[in-house]
Amino acid sequence: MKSLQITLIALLIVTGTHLPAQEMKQKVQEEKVNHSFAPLPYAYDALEKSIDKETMEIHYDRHHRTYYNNFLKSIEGTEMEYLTLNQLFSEMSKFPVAVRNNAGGYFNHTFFWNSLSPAGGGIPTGKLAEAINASFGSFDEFKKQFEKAATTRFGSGWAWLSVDNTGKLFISSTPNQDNPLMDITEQRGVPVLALDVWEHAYYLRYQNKRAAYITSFWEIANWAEAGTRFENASK
Ligand code: MN3
Repeated sequence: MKSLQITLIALLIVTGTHLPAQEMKQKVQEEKVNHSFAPLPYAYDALEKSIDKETMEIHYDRHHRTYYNNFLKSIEGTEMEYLTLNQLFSEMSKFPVAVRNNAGGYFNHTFFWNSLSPAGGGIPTGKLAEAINASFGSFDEFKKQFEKAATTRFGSGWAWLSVDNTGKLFISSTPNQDNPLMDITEQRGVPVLALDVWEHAYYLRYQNKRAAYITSFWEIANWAEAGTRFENASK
């Protein structure tokens, strides 16, 4: 009888300690994800025709860096350190709001810097141009709808051009630092172009004239990068 009790206790200890470890292994990756702080892909004054140097300096070196630092702090010592941004976004509703705001701020800004280019402007080409015509009728109609989404976003947020899971393009706007990759977002998709409409993105030059800032975005919109993102998302 006594040996049976010991066997049962031993069995409980073995199963009790073994199972959670196995579950943990399936849930997270082997190593922590290295989140880098990428350099701005051009000089602070390179977009001067649309966005002034001082705004770019403050936006990149203070706002963006703060989101990055706070993001790292918000996941420190947790299993979230083992998840990629895409994995975090796809289960965003499970994680604390500090992670949502700062992971969003970090990703959205990196994405935004690459949505702009001193060699930008003009019109989209190739498959992206075809898809814009198919979804919106024309490039001008697309611009009109995108400007509307950006102008009417109340308070702080973003305007996006994204691809949904059927390969169709759509325009949306998100509040704060949310983005279309997050499971809490109304319209989910893979973004191809983004515009930051927080006041810190334009206030020094444009003050309260958000619409003028949005119009100037077309002069630096990086259609080459958007085209590559679109083709990658459509694969
Ligand atoms: Mn910003």
